[in-house]
Amino acid sequence: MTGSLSIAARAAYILRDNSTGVITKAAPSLYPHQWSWDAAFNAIGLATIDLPRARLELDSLFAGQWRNGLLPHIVFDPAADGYWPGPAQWECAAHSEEAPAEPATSGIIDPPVHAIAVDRILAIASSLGDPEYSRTLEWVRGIYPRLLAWHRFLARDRADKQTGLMTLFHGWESGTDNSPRWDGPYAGVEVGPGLPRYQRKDKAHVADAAQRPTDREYDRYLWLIEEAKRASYDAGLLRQRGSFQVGDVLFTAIYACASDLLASLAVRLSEGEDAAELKDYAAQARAAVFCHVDEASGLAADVDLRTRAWLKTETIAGFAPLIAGVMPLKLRKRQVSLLLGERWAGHPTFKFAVPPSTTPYSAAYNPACYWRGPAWPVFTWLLTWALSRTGEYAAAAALRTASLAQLADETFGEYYHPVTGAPLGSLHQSWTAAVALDWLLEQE
Ligand code: 2M8
Repeated sequence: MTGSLSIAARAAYILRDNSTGVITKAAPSLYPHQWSWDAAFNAIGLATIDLPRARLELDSLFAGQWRNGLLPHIVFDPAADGYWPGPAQWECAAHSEEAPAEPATSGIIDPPVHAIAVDRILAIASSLGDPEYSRTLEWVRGIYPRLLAWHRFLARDRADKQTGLMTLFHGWESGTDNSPRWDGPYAGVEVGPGLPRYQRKDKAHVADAAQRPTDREYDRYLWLIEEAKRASYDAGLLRQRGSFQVGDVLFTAIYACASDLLASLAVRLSEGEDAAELKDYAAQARAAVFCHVDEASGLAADVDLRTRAWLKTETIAGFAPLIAGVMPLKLRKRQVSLLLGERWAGHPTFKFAVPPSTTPYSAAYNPACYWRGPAWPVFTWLLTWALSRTGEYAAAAALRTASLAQLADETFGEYYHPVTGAPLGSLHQSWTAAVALDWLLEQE
């Protein structure tokens, strides 16, 4: 088998192997449940090999949606064990009338990449023609109101009135859990005496526990769950009492481009009024991202909403403007050259020219630890997707080629050491396999 064919075959095999038939586990042992943004990326990969399965992935995820539109960051598989904190820690239905009794879910959210997945699935179906296209369009009609409810929930409950940025009450909601972007806000989180005793399970699933967040970080993660429970998972109450409240530029940028895509779907489904509302959400979110670009670094900065301080640590989230979509040409060119330059993908010590999660120029850079330095293929995919969308084809192709070269070892690591190129965290991570499949389709 040639290189690309072999990577594709192996990636498809991993997605099949990680599937319960209804959901795709984010990873075989470290993450044996369905994560929200993982499911969207997994659906994108599945669409290249099995459209019905791709549609089912999102249907299963949305089965966990709350009555108020909240799409939880985890939908738990009742048959799976080995992940902690599980349903017994979240107890969502006991604390909030908005949560479904079944399936059990978490009570926080993930970045809203779902409309990107629906758009990709529809594009692939359209390239195949009928009957797949008609079937998929019918499916889009069914899932569209749920997506709309999700985007309305975010606009209503999470858009910060002052900055326009989306508010997060837990670092996990950013998807970049222990990124140094959150070190400042976490330093202000006081773990209360009511924190239940607990035993972590994640460290047993990786080769070296140093690749995972620290126990001190986990105390804070758990404490924030306690806070959310005590506030009945209600955003209004968390705004009054939450000890972690940040405006996330990356989440906001994803919301902007996803709202644009959803607006286009609304037009296609003849839901004109919704389209105007969604375009408005997109425009407001995009403006908020552009307003938070730090002139000195050229990167977007998150905001600690409790102190109103800009958080200027140089992490990959700083490229949020590229993801937000339509942007001033000067800013786009500056961000593209920064991304490919030696502060990021082009750092001279790197084995593959892909961006790390934190630049080596930052004091917080740790190349072997989770979101503090390693390169994440799924994030590189998000950037290549965004770059292609804004016409930066050469930059997108360069990152895609480098990332595929990194994935040629066929371990499909969760993240990679930028200097040695070694896979880290979980192996056979579903979203890594999924984005490889999409890249290979693009390359054809
Ligand atoms: C990681 O997060 C979970 C908590 O949600 C964990 O460490 O237990 C993050 O990388 C997150 O972005 C991802 O969605 C999840 C599953 O892959 O794992």
